Amino acid sequence: MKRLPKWWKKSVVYQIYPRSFRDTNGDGIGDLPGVIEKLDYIRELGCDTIWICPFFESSNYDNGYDITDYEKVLADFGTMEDVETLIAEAHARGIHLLIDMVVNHTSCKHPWFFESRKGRENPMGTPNPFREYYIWKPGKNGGAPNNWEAIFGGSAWTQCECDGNNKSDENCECGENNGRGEYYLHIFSPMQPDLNWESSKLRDEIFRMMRWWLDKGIDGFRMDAVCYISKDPSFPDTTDGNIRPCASFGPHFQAFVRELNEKVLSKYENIMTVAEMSESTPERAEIYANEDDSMFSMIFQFQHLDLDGGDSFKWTHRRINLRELKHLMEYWQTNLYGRAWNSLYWSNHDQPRIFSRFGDSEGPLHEKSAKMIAACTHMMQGTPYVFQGEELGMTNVRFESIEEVRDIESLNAWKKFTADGTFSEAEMLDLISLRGRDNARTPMQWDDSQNAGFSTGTPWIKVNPNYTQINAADQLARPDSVFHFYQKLIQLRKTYEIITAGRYESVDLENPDVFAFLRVLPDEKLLVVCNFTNHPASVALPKEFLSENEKGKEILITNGSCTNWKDGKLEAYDAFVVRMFETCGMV
Ligand code: TEU
Ligand code: CA
Repeated sequence: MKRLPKWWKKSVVYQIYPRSFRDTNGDGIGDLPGVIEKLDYIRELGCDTIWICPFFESSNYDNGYDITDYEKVLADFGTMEDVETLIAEAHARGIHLLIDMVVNHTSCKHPWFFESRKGRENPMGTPNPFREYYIWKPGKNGGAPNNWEAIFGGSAWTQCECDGNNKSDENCECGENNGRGEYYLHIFSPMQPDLNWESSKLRDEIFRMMRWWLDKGIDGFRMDAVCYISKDPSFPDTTDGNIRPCASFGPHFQAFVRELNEKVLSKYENIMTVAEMSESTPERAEIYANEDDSMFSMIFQFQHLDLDGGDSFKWTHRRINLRELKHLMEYWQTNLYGRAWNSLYWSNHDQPRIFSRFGDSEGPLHEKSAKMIAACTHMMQGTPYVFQGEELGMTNVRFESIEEVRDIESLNAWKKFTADGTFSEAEMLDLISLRGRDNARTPMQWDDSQNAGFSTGTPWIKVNPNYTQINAADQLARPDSVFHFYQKLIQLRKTYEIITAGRYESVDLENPDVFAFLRVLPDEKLLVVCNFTNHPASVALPKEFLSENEKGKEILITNGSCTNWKDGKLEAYDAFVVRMFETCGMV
């Protein structure tokens, strides 16, 4: 089917983590009625697409990323009727709705897995039809089939067969090693067994289920961890046990995505997809986010987020080096131009808050620095994503003890690194407060009432105590707030074609303090200048912006006074965007 024009190239997406967004029934857990209640808020911000994290029935070891039934709604969140109301109410406001498809794995409590782990054959000696839904391998040398380490810690293989008839099976918890039979693969936790995409029966089940959702009227998918659906079929040992390179982008990945596109996505003329792909490069983006609609609309790459990674993966105090970041962004912006489409993001439910990663989150210039980072991101080419609370400048939280931590990844890392002596308990708590995923998952800060207006009950995770200063009610009432700055950035994208279509060109690339770039169309240019430091800095601006020629120049947005922008002298965290255009002519 011929697709309609790509509306999502002009969209700004708002990401909702429903558990932490708005609780309407006082059980401490955000819910779908809470999302519906806040649609007008999202509309006011100007976002026209929502990506909502999983709300399906789940065993909740990984907050919804371990699904037990793709076609049911977890009672904590509401009902299928609530989903239908959400779709209708979003559409009534001109907002598209993307749902989060977790199809690399299910929960170990999914009925498919219960059946699959009963062995290769039924007691009658006939083949078990569900065996091939997951990836089972015999052990090697008295241990796991290979040395792959799960992303959430430990071996990526767990040995567990239960036939359901055996007395000892009564105590057999799935997700736990019971020392019997073959091993199953789980890239994430043992409670998240990987689906076997090599099985056409499994693929057909998934495709049918995805069409079922599209037929309900949703506008597309965020494809969770989809780069892992095809693995190296020889399951080789890796040098350091790192699973990511061997378990991602396997030999059948392209074929699986093409089939998904043919059998599902291409049947709907107006949808968008964003595929989460760690291990992505611009070369891969050119294939999987290409312009011909044969794959996905766009991808999430991770290279910019990996810039402050270290030996112990994300558990480090390392900071992003601005010059490295600029080179990387230039590489992505120029390589994808005209060939593929970028997503633009710093924040999501897996990342620490961006304004604690850069900027002055603890200091007096917090709001100014938040606006600077927002301007830098939103003026690039691609589709920007705003993660709930980002538009308020929400920050990381300080975890005072491990009891306050909820995330499976952080809890496992705590166990591992404090046991093997890599970090002391105090160091690890610092690192979790700096890098842990729960930073993104503290409740949305609506106002300065109890629990930040998130819930009248006891929230499932601690509220960031800074909600008395950082909250939506205050920001909505204050024209100079971070919220209104985001609102203006989004408005600019809707107004000026150049923000969507202009070519990217670096400015003063080796400048260690200032991130500056141009966006270029034949008769128009945009100059974006951002001081990433807490001190004054200067930048070498392009000549054409300095000369008093007949071209018009207007400042589209700034977070400072910006009176002498032509001097190239910037105050701490200054950001401004100048548009230059033909005054007499076509523009
Ligand atoms: O994340 C996939 C992923 O690659 C993660 O390893 C990510 O890099 C990590 O969370 C960073 O710390 C997706 C979801 O976004 C995440 O919430 C899930 O836990 C994961 O898949 C498993 O479904
Ligand atoms: Ca609730």
